[in-house]
Amino acid sequence: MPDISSRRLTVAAAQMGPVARAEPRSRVVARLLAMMHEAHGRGAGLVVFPELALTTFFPRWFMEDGAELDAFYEAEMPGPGTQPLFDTAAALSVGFYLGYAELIREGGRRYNTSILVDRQGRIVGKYRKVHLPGHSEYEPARPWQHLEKRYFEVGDFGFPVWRTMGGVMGMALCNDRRWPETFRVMGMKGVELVMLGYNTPAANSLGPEPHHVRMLHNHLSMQAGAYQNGCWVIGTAKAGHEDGCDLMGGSCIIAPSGEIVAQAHTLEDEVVTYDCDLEEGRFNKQTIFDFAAHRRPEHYGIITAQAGATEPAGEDGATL
Ligand code: CDT
Repeated sequence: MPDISSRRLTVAAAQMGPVARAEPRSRVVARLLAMMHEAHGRGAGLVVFPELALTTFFPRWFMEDGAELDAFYEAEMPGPGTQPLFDTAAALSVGFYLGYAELIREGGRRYNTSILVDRQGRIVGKYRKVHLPGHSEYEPARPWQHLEKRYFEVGDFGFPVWRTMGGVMGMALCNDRRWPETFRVMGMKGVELVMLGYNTPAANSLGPEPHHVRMLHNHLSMQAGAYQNGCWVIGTAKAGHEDGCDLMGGSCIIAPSGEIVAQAHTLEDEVVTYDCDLEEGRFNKQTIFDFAAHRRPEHYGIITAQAGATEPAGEDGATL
């Protein structure tokens, strides 16, 4: 019989409305602190903020290297501007996930990064985004740019998980949610809760795609990741009309069943909470998704052997 004892953690998705390019870090951090307090008031022990939460989504503009670009990155974490987040986390005993642009001055390395901070205000985990969407050069046909491939390197940590705050925790960032490998690699490490911040334009810059379909893809990918790996997923957006570009909202908390159990309904700063039982994924993990019993890795080699798809060549019926 599966173990059905419970292990509870109230979590919060702290969605942000837009962050203007001119908005100082101090104001952004004040907004994050206000939401941390609100989440704490509702009993949350863990707050999930968006991807690149401290700034506007700057990859929508082409910039040469230099001070203008560097201003969007954090060379220290915590730094003087972000220290209040850590102090308040410790004072309230609330952990948090925060996405930001990381600059390592020595060597000039840049990553799209998230950290996991525990209830004592200590960084216990760091993740660097693996699936960087977009392009690296200016593309005049696009109404706005998506230059993540220019401004960040591919993350070099893979998909670690951490045993902290009473559970097995994992992190991902935005476009990672569209790739099942993201969740499965963490699922193979027994992940119980995945945190994921996102900045997703409400429209497709390359062609028509209805907003409701884009929202379907947003939720579909995270719901599948939750269900197929028996874990909770907290997806937190930066939303609304940001510097001329509409970002989708739809921040949500997803149960290991794949159901959305709480969802934001604005495009502004908004906290949604849910009292999660971290044991809830165990039934899935011990039955339909008992990996050890049912996975067939001997047939999955192509997934790690190559990135692109190869179609069969030659006659009908030919196999690769
Ligand atoms: N931030 C991020 O990863 N956004 C992407 C949009 C891709 S459009 C080139 C996403 O997958 O939501």
